Amino acid sequence: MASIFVALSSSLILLVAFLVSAQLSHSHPLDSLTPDEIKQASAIIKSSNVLSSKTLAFHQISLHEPSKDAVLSWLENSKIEPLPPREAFAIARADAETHEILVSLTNKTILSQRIYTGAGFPILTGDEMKAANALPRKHKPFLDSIKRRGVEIDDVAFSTFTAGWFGEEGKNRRTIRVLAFHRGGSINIHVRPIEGIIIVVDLDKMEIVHYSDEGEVVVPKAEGTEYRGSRLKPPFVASVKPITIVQPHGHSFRVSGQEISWADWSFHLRHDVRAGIVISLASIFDINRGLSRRVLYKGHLSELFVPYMDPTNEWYYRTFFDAGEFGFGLSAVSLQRTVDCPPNAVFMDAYYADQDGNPVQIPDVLCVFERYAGDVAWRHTEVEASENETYVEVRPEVSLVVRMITTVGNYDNIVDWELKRSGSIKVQVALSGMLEGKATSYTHTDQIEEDIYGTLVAENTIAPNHDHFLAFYLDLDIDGRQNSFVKHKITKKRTDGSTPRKSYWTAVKEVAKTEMAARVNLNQPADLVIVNPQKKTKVGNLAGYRLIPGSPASSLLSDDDYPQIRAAFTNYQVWVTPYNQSEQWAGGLYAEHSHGDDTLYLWSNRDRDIENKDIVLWHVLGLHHIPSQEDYPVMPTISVGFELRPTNFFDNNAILKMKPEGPVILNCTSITTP
Ligand SMILES: *[C@@H]1O[C@H](CO)[C@@H](O)[C@H](O)[C@H]1NC(C)=O
Ligand SMILES: *[C@@H]1O[C@H](CO)[C@@H](O)[C@H](O)[C@H]1NC(C)=O
Ligand SMILES: *[C@@H]1O[C@H](CO)[C@@H](O)[C@H](O)[C@H]1NC(C)=O
Ligand SMILES: [Cu+2]
Repeated sequence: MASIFVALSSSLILLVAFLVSAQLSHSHPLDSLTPDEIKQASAIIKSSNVLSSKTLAFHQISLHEPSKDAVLSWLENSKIEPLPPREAFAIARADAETHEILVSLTNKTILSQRIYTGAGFPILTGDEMKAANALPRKHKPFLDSIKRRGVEIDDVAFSTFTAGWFGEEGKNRRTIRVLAFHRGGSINIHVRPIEGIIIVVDLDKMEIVHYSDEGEVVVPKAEGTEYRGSRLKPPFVASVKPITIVQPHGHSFRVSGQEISWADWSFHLRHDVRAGIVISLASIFDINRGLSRRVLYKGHLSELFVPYMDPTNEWYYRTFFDAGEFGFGLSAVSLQRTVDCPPNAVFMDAYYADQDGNPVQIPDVLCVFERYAGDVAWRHTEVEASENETYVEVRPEVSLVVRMITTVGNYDNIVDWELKRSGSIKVQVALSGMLEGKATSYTHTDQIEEDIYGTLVAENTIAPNHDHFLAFYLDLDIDGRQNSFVKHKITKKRTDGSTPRKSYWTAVKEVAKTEMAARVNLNQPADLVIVNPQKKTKVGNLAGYRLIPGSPASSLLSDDDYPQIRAAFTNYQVWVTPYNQSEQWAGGLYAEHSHGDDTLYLWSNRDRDIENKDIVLWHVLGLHHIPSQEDYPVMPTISVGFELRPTNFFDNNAILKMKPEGPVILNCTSITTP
């Protein structure tokens, strides 16, 4: 009896211990820091004597990922090993210096701490941008300037603009420009700048260090800038009848902690303050082989570069790094249910650390949903197989989408990661929001004889030309870590004349041995494939995934121009580097005021071996934006994107055996044409 009691009670204790640990600990090594972990990390740092300065401000506290080895070994042991130690990486400013601190959350200690002495500064905090914006309100010369312009201070809004770097030597001051906008009569401030005023704020001193009024420029009128539905007056454009999106049996994906599985896919999802959506460990089940195969170890946005093409004194510095300067994830907004994401979406929150190291929630920052838009996954109508019969097979296209929206100042970026049942991963970024307007005295194009560096979109309003370059980090692990990058160059050939044909094209295969050979300008047609040289299909082709590039925009800035040096990752649209945990941010870890000494271009200049190695694919896409009147006063979405598509990865069409009935419920009224 006694021994049974002992056995029972110890298993009870075990069970209780298990439940407690299941509640307190993480289910996955790549899970985001919890609010408690953010608090713990900042408390450990604050209580250490190295960083007890009164000016201590946190710019970032986020998960320090365990090494790839540790994560993969944890996975391969069926997730039964204890989790690798939890660590937080913090970047803080204290006494005008940048500190990098690595904290062990497992042991509650500081593992390492160093002062960063190189060029560039961390992501700006929301608190300091707010504080900088408040300064001109109490600055007498500014109040005089707007008085002269006949603008009331209560009608002025402020916005912070990063100042870039233009060759200044030595250690930069952490300065930022503050711009004033007229909000009287409309909230569309971006097209109503109060120009001619230059305000520079030193963020460490939090004071105005330069003020000048270069003279009055007309402020564009409020008329025509309104976009709020509640304020717009009839007539309205034609309306359409309601459309419903219903999944009567619920959705088909499963969310377990931050792991998601859907159809044959499984992956881990995280929100990162800098990158936004981070998709890790994406694998797809192969029915022919009866096993799950890894495709992507990790993928996310690495940098977003937006240089304006107006070189004049008031505009030249506008060369923004939205991820590295403002935090693409930090600037993410709460999604509006049923409109930002469809009614069948599931939402997730995220947390970031504020300047004091306290966790702040961004509710509903990510959404996950199944998309069916009436599209076709594959089909065929066969009329020739039989004399009297026609065969038709069609499968509907249903995919899974993970979405986030980031609003950095005037622009809204809607980022979708879409997984298709065929094995494709599609990434799309849709841009919307406001143009950044420049005030002008012109009211009609007939008056203009000079280069205005943009388009006159309304009376007194120029929208300057600019680019949007998006760099994506894609650590593909095609069926294992050792991969190669293969270019199949589409090459024109002449025939030997033995048939009437004179020419054809063929794919000439070239394996990139080093980083230099993997830099690609997408002006020659080629299939760009990441393959696993160890894994072959039944008929002997190498298992691979190819990049179907998006709008391949190249930078037109000169190589010696400062913004181009800082954003040298835009020199090519495709790059491949050997995996290195510290090479993640294409424009450098410290992008704000950076000097371009930590970019993808410089890493790749080392020309390391990349053949049959653990490699990372980088894709830079984007668009040159010549604004048009339809982009004003708010721009309808315009999209750029790319696809990673299985290429001899499967032995045949991965969705051949998709059941014919499909998920579509047919109870709609059909339209009959008269
Ligand atoms: C935690 O501390 C113990 C004892 O000092 C040490 O053995 C262990 O390696 C540490 N673990 C981590 C994750 O630092
Ligand atoms: C097709 O239809 C014609 C006319 O009804 C018939 O003569 C013929 O045998 C059919 N062919 C086949 C293959 O069934
Ligand atoms: C990893 O990247 C960092 C930053 O570029 C570099 O200093 C380091 O040498 C790299 N390590 C290897 C093994 O290439
Ligand atoms: Cu644009």
